[in-house]
Amino acid sequence: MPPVSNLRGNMSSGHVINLFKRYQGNPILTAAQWPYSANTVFNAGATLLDDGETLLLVRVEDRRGISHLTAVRSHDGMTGWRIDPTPTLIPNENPGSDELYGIEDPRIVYLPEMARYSVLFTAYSESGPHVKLALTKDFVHFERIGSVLPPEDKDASLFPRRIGGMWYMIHRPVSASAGSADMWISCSPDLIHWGRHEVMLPARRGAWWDANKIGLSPPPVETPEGWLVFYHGVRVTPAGCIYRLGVALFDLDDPCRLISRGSEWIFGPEEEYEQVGDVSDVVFPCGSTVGEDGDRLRIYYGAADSSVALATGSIREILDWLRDQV
Ligand code: BMA
Repeated sequence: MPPVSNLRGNMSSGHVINLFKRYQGNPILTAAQWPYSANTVFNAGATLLDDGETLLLVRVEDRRGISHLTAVRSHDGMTGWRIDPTPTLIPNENPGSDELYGIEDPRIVYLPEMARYSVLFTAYSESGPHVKLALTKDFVHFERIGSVLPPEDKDASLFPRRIGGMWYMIHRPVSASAGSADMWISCSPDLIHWGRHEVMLPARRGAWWDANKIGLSPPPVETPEGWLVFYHGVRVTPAGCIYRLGVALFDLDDPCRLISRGSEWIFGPEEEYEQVGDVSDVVFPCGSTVGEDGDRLRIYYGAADSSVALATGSIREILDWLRDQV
């Protein structure tokens, strides 16, 4: 008998899809490495800088429960992480602030037209979580554009360029009456005024792994066959929630048009650092990078809301798999 903790989700027989390989040095970042007091570090946005370095903007939850974001950098994206000695982007905790309870889960996208990185993050206000936008050139100075979507909404990212003259944003509003939380897409002429809202990808229903609640994971990845959109699906069980990763492909010229959606999840909590933590059974990627070959995809994910981990896949293999899913 294998140990109980290895029973679920670890049936790596030939029939189970295996599109991502965990980095052997996982987890790559924990609170124990932090240069100042922190409860946990997880859910990091990711990007490649001009000089080829990997930058992660890590969600750091302090020992009050309030989160801020801290930049870490590495030459190879795997080792030698240099952590900013103090918090990089902190919430405004003044009375009445719309960030009163912290800022969380950033998604980073470089916008060549603006010559800036966009950072969409969840700001936790007294009215609930909402989506805020900041722009930066260097991850030292940030221009806060402000709240772009009211509560309750989170898990948002821009696309890296205009499509048909408009900016597009994926996000995940929640409505108490719907009983489900789907992914929506909206567009804007100026990154500030957003409209033409529509459902991009609905949560499935019933017993599905992605029933009732889904949300964007890393920002959309542009491929010759379409936008690869990774998303987390939440399965509610009597023992608690399980957060897993799925993928879908959308039309390059019309990102509202679904081309293909995987039926099975492609990555889920299997290792102890994913199954046990402040929130157990969670893999929650917020960032990815693509190698110079245009194929090697690294996803950086929060594990059990307690650490940052890394897994690597191949865009070509994911597209091949999706082609058979229609
Ligand atoms: C989601 C988000 C994430 C978190 C996850 C699991 O709703 O709030 O920040 O990692 O739950 O707790």
